[in-house]
Amino acid sequence: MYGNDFGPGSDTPLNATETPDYTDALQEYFDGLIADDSRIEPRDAMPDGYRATLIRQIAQHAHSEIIGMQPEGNFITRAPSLRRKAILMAKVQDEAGHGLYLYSAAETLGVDRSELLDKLHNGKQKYSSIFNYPTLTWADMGTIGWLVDGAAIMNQVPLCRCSYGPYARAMIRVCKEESFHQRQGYEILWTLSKGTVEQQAMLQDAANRWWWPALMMFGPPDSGDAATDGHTAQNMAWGIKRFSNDDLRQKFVDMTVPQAIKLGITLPDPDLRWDEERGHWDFGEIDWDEFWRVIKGDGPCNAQRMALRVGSHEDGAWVREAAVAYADKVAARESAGAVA
Ligand code: BYC
Repeated sequence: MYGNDFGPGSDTPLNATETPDYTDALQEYFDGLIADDSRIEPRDAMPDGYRATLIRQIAQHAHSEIIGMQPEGNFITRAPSLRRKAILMAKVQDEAGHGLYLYSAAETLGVDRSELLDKLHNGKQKYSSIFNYPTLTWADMGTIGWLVDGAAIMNQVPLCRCSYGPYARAMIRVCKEESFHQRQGYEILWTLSKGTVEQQAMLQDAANRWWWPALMMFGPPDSGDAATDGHTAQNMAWGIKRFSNDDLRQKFVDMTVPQAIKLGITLPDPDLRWDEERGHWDFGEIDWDEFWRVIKGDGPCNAQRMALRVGSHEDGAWVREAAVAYADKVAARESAGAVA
């Protein structure tokens, strides 16, 4: 370990532009923090690959939050009551807030958020597959809360213990809010389940459409072979991922099936059955061709989502310019000693 020469409490910043040559000693310091299950902070030395995978994942997560505002934003004007409308607006605003925490967390790794947004807009960075599916009825608002936020919580609670401090801390607040989102979704569905035959049918239809895409949110299946396992093996060794994709997916299925039973609906999987021996719900094959098609840009709503995102960004250019001009003006006045 390196005492106070760098790392937490040090005066020597070690960020993307200032990191000296990455030596064995720095690697040893980093490995020590990971082995102790301590948090890596922005000024700590870190391997380039660790920094790069965090930027990739946090940016993808931030992009998912802001693109994820679209499918539900679509229903703010169509919510069935003032109360439902106020709750939905608050939820969609929360997603914008999550995007902001996450872009800020990514910036601590030495990237600029405008660079990340450019990469989203030109297709070099991804966002979650789930937001490329359409929202057709009010029941979709409940189902997104129940299944999409439910899957997000399952994936994000372990990220509160992620080895990178700023990401882990952002996740704590995000998870508290996601938990409210999940409850509000389930409550919408609970109300529909007690409603008319048409409302019950609307609930069943939404569950049928969102079930498989929600299972895909956890990412491709584990291959069990580090060489072909995407980012999983390395990210688990770095303490970024705490569970594999398939483990989280199974936990999600186990949590969700009893909730579906309570709602009085079926899930669209003939292979779904309780396995006494495993103590888990077995489920059928996921259509991974569909998953890869969707993340490569060929889902039902990819083009629509990106067009709205890029258009909104362009429409907001004057706000960003005004904010920067104001900040520059304040800085100039401060340096001239004009501000008390
Ligand atoms: N969609 O090796 P893998 C929300 C990509 S928003 C698209 O397992 P990793 C909400 C993956 O990026 C919450 N791409 O990767 C908002 C990689 O490709 P690249 C969103 C996916 O990173 C509004 C390749 O497949 N949550 O809750 O170890 C309203 C191989 O995958 C997906 C997060 O972002 C996918 N579903 O694990 C309501 C959580 N899955 O990058 C709700 C943070 C995989 O090499 N992210 N890919 O080209 C993570 O935990 C991880 O990044 C993942 C994937 C588990 C998603």
